[in-house]
Amino acid sequence: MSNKDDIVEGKGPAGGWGSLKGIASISIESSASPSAVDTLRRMNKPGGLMCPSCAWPKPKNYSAFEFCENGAKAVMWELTRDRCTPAFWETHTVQQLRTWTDHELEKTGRLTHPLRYNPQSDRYEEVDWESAFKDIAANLNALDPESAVFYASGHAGLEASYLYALMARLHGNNNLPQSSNMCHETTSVGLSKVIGSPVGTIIWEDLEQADAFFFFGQNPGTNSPRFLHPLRDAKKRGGKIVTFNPIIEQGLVAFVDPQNPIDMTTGRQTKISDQYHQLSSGGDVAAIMGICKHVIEADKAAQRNGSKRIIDVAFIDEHTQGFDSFLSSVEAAQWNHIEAGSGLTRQALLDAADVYMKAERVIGVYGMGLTQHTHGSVNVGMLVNLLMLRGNIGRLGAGVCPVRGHSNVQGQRTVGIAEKASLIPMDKLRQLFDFNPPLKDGVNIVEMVEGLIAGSVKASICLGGNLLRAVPDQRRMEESWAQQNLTVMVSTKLNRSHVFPGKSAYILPCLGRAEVDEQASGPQAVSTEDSFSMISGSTGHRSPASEHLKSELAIVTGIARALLPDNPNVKWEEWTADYSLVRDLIEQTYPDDFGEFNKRMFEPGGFYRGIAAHERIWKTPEKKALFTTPERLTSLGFDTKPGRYSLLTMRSNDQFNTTIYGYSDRFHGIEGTRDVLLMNPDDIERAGLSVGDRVQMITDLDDGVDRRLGGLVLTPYRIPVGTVASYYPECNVLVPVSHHDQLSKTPGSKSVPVRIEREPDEPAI
Ligand SMILES: Nc1nc2c(c(=O)[nH]1)N[C@H]1C(S)=C(S)[C@@H](COP(=O)(O)OP(=O)(O)OC[C@H]3O[C@@H](n4cnc5c(=O)[nH]c(N)nc54)[C@H](O)[C@@H]3O)O[C@H]1N2
Ligand SMILES: Nc1nc2c(c(=O)[nH]1)N[C@H]1C(S)=C(S)[C@@H](COP(=O)(O)OP(=O)(O)OC[C@H]3O[C@@H](n4cnc5c(=O)[nH]c(N)nc54)[C@H](O)[C@@H]3O)O[C@H]1N2
Ligand SMILES: [Mo]
Repeated sequence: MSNKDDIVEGKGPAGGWGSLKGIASISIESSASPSAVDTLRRMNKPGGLMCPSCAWPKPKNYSAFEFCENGAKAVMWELTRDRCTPAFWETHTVQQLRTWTDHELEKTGRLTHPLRYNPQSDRYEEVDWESAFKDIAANLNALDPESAVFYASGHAGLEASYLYALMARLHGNNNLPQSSNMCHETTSVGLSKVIGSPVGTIIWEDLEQADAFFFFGQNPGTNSPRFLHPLRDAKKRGGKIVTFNPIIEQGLVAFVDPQNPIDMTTGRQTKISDQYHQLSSGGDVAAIMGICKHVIEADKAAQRNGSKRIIDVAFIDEHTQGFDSFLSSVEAAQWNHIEAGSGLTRQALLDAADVYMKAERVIGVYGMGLTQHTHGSVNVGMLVNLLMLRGNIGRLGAGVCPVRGHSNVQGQRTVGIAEKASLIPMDKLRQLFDFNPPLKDGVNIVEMVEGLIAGSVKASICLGGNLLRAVPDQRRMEESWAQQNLTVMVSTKLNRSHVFPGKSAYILPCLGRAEVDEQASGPQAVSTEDSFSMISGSTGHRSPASEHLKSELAIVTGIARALLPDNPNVKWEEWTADYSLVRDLIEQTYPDDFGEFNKRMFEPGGFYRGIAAHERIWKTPEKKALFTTPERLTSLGFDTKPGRYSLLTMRSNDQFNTTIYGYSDRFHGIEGTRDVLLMNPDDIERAGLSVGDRVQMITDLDDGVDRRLGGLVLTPYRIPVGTVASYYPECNVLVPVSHHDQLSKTPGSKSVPVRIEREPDEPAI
């Protein structure tokens, strides 16, 4: 049989019975209590729980069930009845747990007690909260403040996040890297550069009015399934969807609404993409250049014929800069280079351009497929170029839509979790809290990793997340991480970051978002900001997993109280007793964004913080939106050559980042394992390999570091020649820390240069 006959394929459609089965299986796997369904019913509705999973917005007019497979999995995983108590450590050492998978570690259940690492026994042991806070503070105070880093995964609410950033600054640094440094930092930096807003420009009404959606490297079926509902509605009103993605993602192919009984019983599917362009990894600059070239050619023809111009001249004249230079680059770009760079034909790009030109209102959607490349910012700039040609920014039904990851990843940045001093209203902080805030920039993730390897980072506090598993150069990081004087992880579940403890190490277990957060003034709500800059309050209704848990906010203020000298303007205890006081502080610090915060936080669909670029106000130094001219027709940071492949690290629908719910990736057709390498059958043949071979990948970079990952089963896949794919986070050992977007330093996790070798056969016994 030839390689081609074995091709593995995903099983669609998205939604449908598959998603219900996914929810049922997680319900069994997570051992969630049957009443977890009550929590799901309240999800994403005023007075209820805001989904702890992704950052997709909550509609104003919500339906009976306003959750997806993804959100249900996240909630059930949190509401498991399994517990990881101090007794667990009587039979397990840290060393042993290093051989456990991510799934096995989290499957131990919710953490129940604060824990301190004991290096003599190589185990974590129960500790009381006050001793933990005191010891953490003593460790931090013994170090230069600049050697401590305060990481945040984009999960904790605005209130805890604001205080966390304040604590770091009162301690004396801006070392506040965040998960978005590995994710949409390309957006924060790249979009700010060209449109003066660090976030997307669209809101819910735009989704309802768009005539066409152009998807570049975002996968709604797996990563933001509730997006499929407005896409289905768009298709019903005749809207068009054009997708650019090296992999066929089922959610972008077809959808059956699991909440529509007729669709479910008849199996009625909505076809999602009208055109699906399987471009090469890093091929977006070339592809978009090709579309722009067709648009410009059509515009010239229109001018010759005296018909209506295709480009929006009025918008370009009034609102933009740099058009002439961009135009020259479009005219200079040659089709053979465009075709080679994108892996797509001129005709395919004409088909896409036709949809673009016929649509009055277009939304450009993107995700990690654009951001995680060496020239990811160039990608973002190119997408904005394309949209601006026809004035598709800042008007109804049009705009740019980066789909964010964690539920509050965007909001944490809004309220001060940022390493760049210039992004923070320091004068406000000085005035409110009577101190001199640090004005030197702190470290982002790449700089933190470099600091860990160099030994200049000596203490890491992590508000959520699993940093040691999510970062590039993971193996090197593991060695350095454990050399630190102090590691503190605020977590709900055990993960790999816990099993590389620093000399002093703490695991501080926190409440999940679905749980009642009772403080001195009564039960508290928290708030989050979604991908459309809408702020919503979230209230937990479940009993906490353990009576020893504290809220994230109370843990932050517990550390802060012990760490920092008394200051009459800094009232950790009062703020912990009543989170509405923290929201008042947020409002005072950011009055333009958070007016009447406490009053508005439960408005249906949330309240809009307001984004300048949505109103065509460009907060760039030039006060204009900028056309950018790409220097190259690829976002890859290396030359392609035979035997070198571009590795795309991918997500399964059975994981949320480093949380691996299970081993059923039905959308990619991979069941029961994650140890696979997906490759084009022609590439397999050319490389002299065979389907089913056990192979290893070796990073093809000559910097003296050996990075390899073995035990992968070679799997023939419909993926462009020269591009291979395998799962994140397993592949993080292969991503060099130096391999990042040039502007924002977002790791280039979607295009890592690798070689592939067959593993030596196991010796016969
Ligand atoms: N179930 C689930 N949901 C999640 C997450 C999860 O892990 N699991 N993670 C959350 C987080 S933190 C985030 S940031 C988001 C991530 O959500 P997405 O932004 O959708 O991220 P990925 O799935 O990593 O990559 C998106 C797509 O980019 C494609 N791609 C890769 N390289 C290229 C390229 O060069 N060009 C183009 N055009 N496409 C390319 C991939 O094939 C993939 O389909 O999802 C959030 N939601
Ligand atoms: N190669 C490669 N690397 C990548 C990516 C990629 O596509 N490819 N994607 C990158 C992206 S987009 C991101 S965002 C990062 C993700 O990096 P992180 O945000 O650091 O990782 P997560 O896997 O989301 O964190 C999971 C852990 O969060 C904790 N947790 C869960 N819920 C809560 C809670 O309510 N409170 C607290 N305090 N803790 C909680 C649990 O202990 C769980 O083990 O990884 C990045 N790394
Ligand atoms: Mo992310």
